[in-house]
Amino acid sequence: MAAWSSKSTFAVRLLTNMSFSPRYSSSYEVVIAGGGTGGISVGARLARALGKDKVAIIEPSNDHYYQPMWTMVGAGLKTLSATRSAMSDVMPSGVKWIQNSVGKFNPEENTVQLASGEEISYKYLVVAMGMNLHFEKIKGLPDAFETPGVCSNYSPTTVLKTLEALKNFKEGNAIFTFPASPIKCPGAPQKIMYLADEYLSKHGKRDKANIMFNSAGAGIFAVKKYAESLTKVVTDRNIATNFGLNLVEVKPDTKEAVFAKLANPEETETYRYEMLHITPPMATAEAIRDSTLADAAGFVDVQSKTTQHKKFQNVFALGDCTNLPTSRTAAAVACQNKILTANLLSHRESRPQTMVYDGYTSCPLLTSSNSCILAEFDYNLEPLETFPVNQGKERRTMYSVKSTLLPFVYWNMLLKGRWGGPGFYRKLMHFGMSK
Ligand code: FAD
Ligand code: UQ1
Repeated sequence: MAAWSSKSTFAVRLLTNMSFSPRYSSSYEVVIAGGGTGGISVGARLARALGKDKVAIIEPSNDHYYQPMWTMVGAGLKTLSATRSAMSDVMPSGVKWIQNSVGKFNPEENTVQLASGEEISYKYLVVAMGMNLHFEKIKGLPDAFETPGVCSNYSPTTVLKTLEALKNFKEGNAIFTFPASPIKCPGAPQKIMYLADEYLSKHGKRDKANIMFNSAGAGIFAVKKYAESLTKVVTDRNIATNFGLNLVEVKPDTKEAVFAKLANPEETETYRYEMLHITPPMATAEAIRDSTLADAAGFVDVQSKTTQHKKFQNVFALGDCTNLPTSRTAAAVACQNKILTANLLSHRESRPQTMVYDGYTSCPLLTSSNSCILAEFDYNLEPLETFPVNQGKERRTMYSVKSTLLPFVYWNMLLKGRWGGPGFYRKLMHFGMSK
């Protein structure tokens, strides 16, 4: 009897282990993949709504950066340390931080696999993994960063080289590139060019510099109103623009940059450089690209109005890793985080998703250390300006917005889940007449 009993207990245990015990090591109401701008802001909102330990953020990094300020760091207007915070300090209270990377998404099973092999299950998944930089796709990089003049504001490891290149500039071409892939903050590659122009003027070196924007794009900016303003800026400042050119190789020994002509990629143009500011090709993480969450281009495939995944109803996504058809910026994430959270909670409570994203995005185009064109627009590339002035003009006030107000809003409001973009203020300042 005793033997039978212990045998049957063993059999029950075996069965339980085989069929019923979960394979995953932990389970959450919501798992957020990525603790950057989007992940932290959504995490803060969801933890407030759902309570303690319901939400987990999977994020490998020890540091969180305010990337929009790297433009100013590159020009010596802010320090790199002012853009950094310990990840533990921005992690919302009540959220479980899983310090690891997502290795694989299994949306059919409502699980993600970590790089460490562990599996985490969820009821809802939010993907906010941004975009990765691919300097290695340009021949000669990243090694050429060890040589004079080669720099990039796009990474915390290369942004200080921009200031170094400006300080050491003697004579020759200062080239600013824009790649042939979608990128985050498409205005940033030219903002640093205007700050470099000012820096070289102030230091008496501008007449020795030939500044050029060599871009794989077709024009200076996608929105007509701001494109007109920027065309005037480049013309007035004697900056050359060469469109349809994609940087493919850096040759530090001869200080040459090789560009493929997009109209005929077999053909190249080579320029000597004294300074070469590189905006690298970018792409989503492999875990996204290899999953059924991705569209053909490798971006998380979401509904443009709600941020809900097109195929998996319990998956939402925001920010640079999505195919939301707008410019990828923190300003866009500011609107998306509020809309995503409201729609996810509505779906969870079987209510209709009523919050609609209009594609709001913004690009504070610094044109000097005291002027800025504050571009704001929607999915239709129509201006959607917050302030009751013409933001297409270079303005000192907009410089203060960029350098002082926005960092405050980012650290103290957006990351705390208390900033959903400037829509309310836009309506207020336009006496309720704006969209
Ligand atoms: P991110 O903030 O980049 O966060 C992604 C997170 O995912 C990171 O923390 C990363 O570590 C994590 N991650 C990656 N892979 C994995 C993985 N496998 N598993 C788990 N986690 C992972 N925006 C503006 O609004 N205005 C500006 O003026 C502006 N200027 C910019 C200038 C520069 C030079 C740069 C680089 C960016 C600028 N931006 C600007 C863009 C802005 O920073 C981004 O659009 C914004 O941070 C996007 O947020 P995100 O959450 O989508 O991605
Ligand atoms: C914004 O809300 C935001 O997030 C904090 C940014 O990221 C840094 C921006 O660059 C911009 C422009 C906005 C929009 C806010 C205002 C006040 C225009």
